[in-house]
Amino acid sequence: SPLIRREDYTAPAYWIRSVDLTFDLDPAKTLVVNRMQVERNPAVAAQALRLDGEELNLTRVLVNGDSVSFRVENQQLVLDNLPETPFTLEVRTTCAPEKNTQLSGLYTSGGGFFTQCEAEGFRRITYFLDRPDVMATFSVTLKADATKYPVLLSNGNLVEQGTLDGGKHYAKWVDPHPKPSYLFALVAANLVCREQKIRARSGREHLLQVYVRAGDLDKTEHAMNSLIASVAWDEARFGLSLDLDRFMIVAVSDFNMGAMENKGLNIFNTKYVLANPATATDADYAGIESVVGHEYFHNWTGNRITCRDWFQLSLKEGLTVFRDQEFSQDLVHSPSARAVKRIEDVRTLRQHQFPEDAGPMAHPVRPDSYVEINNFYTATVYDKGAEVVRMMQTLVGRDGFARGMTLYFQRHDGQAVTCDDFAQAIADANPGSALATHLAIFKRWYSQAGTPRVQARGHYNADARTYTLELSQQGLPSPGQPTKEPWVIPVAMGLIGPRGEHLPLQLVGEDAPVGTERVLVLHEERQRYEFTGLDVEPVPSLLRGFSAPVLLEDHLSDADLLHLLAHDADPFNRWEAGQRLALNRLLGAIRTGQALHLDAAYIEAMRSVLRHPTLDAAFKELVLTLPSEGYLAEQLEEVDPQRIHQVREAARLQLAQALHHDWEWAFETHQVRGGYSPDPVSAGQRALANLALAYLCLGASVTHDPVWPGRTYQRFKDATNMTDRLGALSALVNSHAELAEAALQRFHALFRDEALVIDKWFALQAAASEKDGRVFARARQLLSHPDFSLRNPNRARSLITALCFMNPAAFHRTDAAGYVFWADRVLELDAINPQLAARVARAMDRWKQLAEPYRSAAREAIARVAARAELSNDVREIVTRALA
Ligand code: HT7
Ligand code: ZN
Repeated sequence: SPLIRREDYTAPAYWIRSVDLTFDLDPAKTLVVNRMQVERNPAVAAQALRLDGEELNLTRVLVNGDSVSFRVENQQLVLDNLPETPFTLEVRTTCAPEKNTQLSGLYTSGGGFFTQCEAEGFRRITYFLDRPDVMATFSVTLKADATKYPVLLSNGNLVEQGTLDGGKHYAKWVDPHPKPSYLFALVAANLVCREQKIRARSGREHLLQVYVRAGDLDKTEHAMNSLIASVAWDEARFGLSLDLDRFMIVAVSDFNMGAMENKGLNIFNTKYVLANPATATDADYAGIESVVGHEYFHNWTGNRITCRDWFQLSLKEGLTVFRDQEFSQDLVHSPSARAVKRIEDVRTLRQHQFPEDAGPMAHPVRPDSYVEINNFYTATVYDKGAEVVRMMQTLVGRDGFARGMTLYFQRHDGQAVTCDDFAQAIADANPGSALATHLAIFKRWYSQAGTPRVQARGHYNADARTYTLELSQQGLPSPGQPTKEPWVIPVAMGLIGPRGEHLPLQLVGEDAPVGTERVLVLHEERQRYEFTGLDVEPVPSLLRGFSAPVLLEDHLSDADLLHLLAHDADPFNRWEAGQRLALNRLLGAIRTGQALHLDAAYIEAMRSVLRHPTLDAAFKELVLTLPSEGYLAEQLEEVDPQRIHQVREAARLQLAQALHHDWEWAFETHQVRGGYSPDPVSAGQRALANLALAYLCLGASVTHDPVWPGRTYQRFKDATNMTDRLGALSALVNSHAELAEAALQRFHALFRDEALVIDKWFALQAAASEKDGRVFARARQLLSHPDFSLRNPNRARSLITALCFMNPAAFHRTDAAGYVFWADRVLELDAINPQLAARVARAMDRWKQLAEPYRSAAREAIARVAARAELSNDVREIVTRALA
């Protein structure tokens, strides 16, 4: 199937100005009557109208009420000889929602009807110009059985409802805001809702609703609070208010992604709505807050201003991820809690986006081509895209960025635009800024794939009292881009003296120091900065707050890193120094094959962080968590996943043993008393207590001392919230304690009716620390557990993603059984849900990095998938790129 190229974009030959849809909903055969007001686009040469449609049964086509000749060609309805003046086009089709296992278009889940139209699902509902630059007003009438589907929802305002013959009822919804088809939604189901009226700053009243199944109402409070906080935040930070009378969130348990920002009718994966203390962890609560925020913020960045074409996806996704990250940071009040969120976001970026940018799926934030757009909802478009927006803010300042957003809305509200339009607005609102000065070079962040490498070398001249910092940058080849031009890289930095003091920063030629932190803007291949007035040799603290998504090689010594870990005022770099100290040790042992020995300096540094009197528990937990096996693999030229696991496990054991008393102290002193609250302070305490428990159980696995496993089991049983319960269960399972089996059984029995908790039960077992192949064997067995199903994406991911993405040592086996498992699941899933299959397929992205025998076995497994004749475009694109 064809490659679609960004450079081939042309404006649509017709506009659809309004749509009137009537749905007669039936799981086996739904009738859709679609009446469109269509007109020619005079800017484009006259041509046939081609409407997209997929898996539809076409029954009638009328133009201005008369039947006309038409043909269906390449999944398009083609109409020639149309009137010159605006006309009404009526198309009648049927579809079969209950057969729709792809979960794109109109489908059934849990006995209700739901839709998912982004990116190209609307064409699976009716024939249409299914592209984001065609915006229409929608009016929608839903007819359905009144008992089975008492709730009928669509975008906009409910204008009419009533009963019909045959036990049916109907509802009519009108959305006054013109929108692209990907933002259309409907829901017909048996649901209940939590609702709240709010009055916005503007004085306008809004009705907020969260719809769930009847038994889940007690799990909607956090989602509602997150929505209320989102409305308030967008008004306060960006002056953007809600433009709707009614804003609805609906939870559905079968969903391919996290959630969808349909205008006024967001549809969410239950995972990002439902939470109560007994069933959801602190991480789940945080996930709900950020996804509710994310979808709400799309109402302006995505819906009011949308994408001209899908190559511009990051226009809405990168910007909206940036906005949800800022929202979560602004909800906490201490600088250290903000830093914790930043560290978590950077960890995610490095875990997912950096490998993507170094592998066969590497693509620019604004891709140049695709076969299947669903494959480009990636960490690059989302998370690197957010970093690009963050760099703009760093270059123009927070107020300058807010000015830029205001200009962007003034210029483009109601339009479908490009990434260039966004960058131009931010730059134009900030003339004279580094962004405006270097805009053309800056925009290479949109066009060049790959993670830039930045080298930093410093030299202190005691006689001249100067410190010279030389920064250089380099880009590696990526698919289709053999060479790279320099990027604009903001490097936030400070200089730290021998007593931990933050030195004033004055460049040669400046009259006075400019504070103790500044942003250097690297825009050439190599630049030198000479700091003056320095009586002592400093240690540089570079790329503070991770001010650019680059790989920094700063050549700092162990002593320098220990100094930063102890003194850096930038919490991100303090954490980074701790991670680098661990990396140096682990990578050394992995590369040389020698036994790992964690030296006293490192252990003492970790002890002083753990025992530090003022650092937050959440921050300590991040410092004391070793870099993941996946992140370690990314640092190596050739990867032996078993060796990485062995060394990292040895490090964990040494930390467990050397800090045994400290872990006991940490556990005892970080107990949260009283009722559960997901706030960052108590969540941090629970995180550190759970880490302590994990180390204490690990230590006990070699001493065979039953005390800590026993206490952990007791804690597991007595826990009053899911974070503590799952933490204790995880400590038992990951230390292979004898009590783990009993705990797992008990957990399953307790939560057998809670689908999201059973997902955790599968994931925990499949992601457990591998030992003698037992974890892999367990995961394979779990495939035939009665609760397992490939049809529900959350459940499929709970087992397959946990094993294939999160557990390298269980997945990469010398007997290739992990790869056989992978290929079998990709092929099985592809027949059900190609989008999901393609995501799973990406577990093999980095196969070329593997050492033998893994590499050859991996290639063989990918080739087996690629050889399947009836593969979807989704999976074919992934495996073809992997083998290229
Ligand atoms: N904008 C939404 C993307 C999305 C999606 C894309 C493809 C297939 C299914 C999907 N469900 C949701 C989600 C977001 O970024 O907010
Ligand atoms: Zn989004």
